[in-house]
Amino acid sequence: MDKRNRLIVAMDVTERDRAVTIAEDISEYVDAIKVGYPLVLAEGIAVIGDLARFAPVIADLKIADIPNTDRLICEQVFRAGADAVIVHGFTGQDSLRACVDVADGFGKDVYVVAEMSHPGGVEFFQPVADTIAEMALTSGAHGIVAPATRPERVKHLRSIIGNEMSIISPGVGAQGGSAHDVIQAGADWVIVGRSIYSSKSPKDSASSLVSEIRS
Ligand code: NUP
Repeated sequence: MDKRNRLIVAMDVTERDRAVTIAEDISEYVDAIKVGYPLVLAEGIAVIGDLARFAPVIADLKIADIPNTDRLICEQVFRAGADAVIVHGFTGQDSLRACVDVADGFGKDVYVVAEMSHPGGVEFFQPVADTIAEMALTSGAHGIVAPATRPERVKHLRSIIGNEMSIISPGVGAQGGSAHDVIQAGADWVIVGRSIYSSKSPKDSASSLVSEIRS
């Protein structure tokens, strides 16, 4: 994934045509498009291939099952054209390794959710975030997902994983986090959804986020 803009759009719209229009409009400002359940359930997995024409696609399915099922899911996602998947780590090392094995076979990446960005993320996730980040490191994952709503946690999680792995960070804008602060804290990319796709001009919003990140 290119690190030109350090911005990933979370494309949580539920119509393929709208997603394609926005992707085309903002492609010069984003390094990847994150696609999750809202769009995949609404339009089918082929939407991944449709969007991959504009930027690498990260499939945010937060995969969390037994190793065999995880393997089958990852195969579908990579065959559809995704460049990376987001998986949960709390299912354990064997499940995570199954995802990493499939990704390696396709030459693709795995990001592991270390700590979630919403307020409830402190209840169950935060106490185990360090362990999940360590496991992501030892399991050969490419990076972790860490909360832009808590830049101090991003800084802490960066100290655990070192500089070889990437941090992608959701929670900017609608959830209250600041792109500038979380990049400063050690995130490689920010993930932004509503502040881009719900704005009057997704292109202007993406452009001003990139300026903020560069500042
Ligand atoms: O901890 C997480 N927080 C989070 O918001 C992990 C995520 N994957 N996300 C996703 O990032 C969330 O599902 C949504 O797709 C995006 C944030 O969107 P928004 O709050 O900027 O609209």
